[in-house]
Amino acid sequence: MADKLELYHAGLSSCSKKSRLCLKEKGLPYRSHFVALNKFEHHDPAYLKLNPNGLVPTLVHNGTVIIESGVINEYLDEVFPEKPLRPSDPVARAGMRVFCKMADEYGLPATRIPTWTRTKQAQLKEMSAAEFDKVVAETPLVDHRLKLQALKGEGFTKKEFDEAYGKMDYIFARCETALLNGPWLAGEMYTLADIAILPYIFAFSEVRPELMQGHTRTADWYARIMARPAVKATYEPSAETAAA
Ligand SMILES: N[C@@H](CCC(=O)N[C@@H](CS)C(=O)NCC(=O)O)C(=O)O
Repeated sequence: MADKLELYHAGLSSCSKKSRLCLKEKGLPYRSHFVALNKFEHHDPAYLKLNPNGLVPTLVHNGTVIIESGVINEYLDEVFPEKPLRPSDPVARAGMRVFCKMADEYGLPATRIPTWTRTKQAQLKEMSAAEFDKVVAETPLVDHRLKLQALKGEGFTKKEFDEAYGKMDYIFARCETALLNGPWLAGEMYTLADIAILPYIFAFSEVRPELMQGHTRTADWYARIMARPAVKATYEPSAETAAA
């Protein structure tokens, strides 16, 4: 039986791009199910059965559900070993995982503060109290509920922005140091580390373009990664990037 891969994702979401980057790099075709975040389709009961966190992306492989973009990417590389994206050397693989963890723990929260302010605040402000309460009640993750409430009120605090900006500075600095031993973040090989970090470097440099100017090795890495066919196919305007 041919493998059937389905991806539930949203066009502009960094985590969705992470999994699309992996699928495309490995040349794995997949069927898209777009989840419109601005219509809160990620809170639909049917979607929550697949992804109890109410987040994108979600992968369904021959009927088996896998969630978490980083877990999805490791799963894909394990199940489809052609065109490997993880070093076989355990030390290099550990180095790769450190960057993947940094992407999840630092990259995503740092992106969320400016991105949610830009994409969600006006919409939440326009909602009636009843509409807003429904959205909050349907949001599975408590930290997301608190962030929605902050946006409906005063917006994120200076402290939250300072923390996000500090995380951006830190990730750029770590990339700059790692790339002394490049050409890629985990060394010789293009890996899931590069794929995990790229959507955040992309998002940070949209908010703070000066970061790229101040980090020349990261800027060089960014130019090289953006020239890869799978990366171009992920970032160039398409039906996927246009999907909400
Ligand atoms: N750790 C999760 C995080 C997923 C996540 O936060 N996805 C975002 C998009 S990047 C989302 O679904 N946000 C819901 C929203 O914006 O309401 C993963 O890596 O898959």
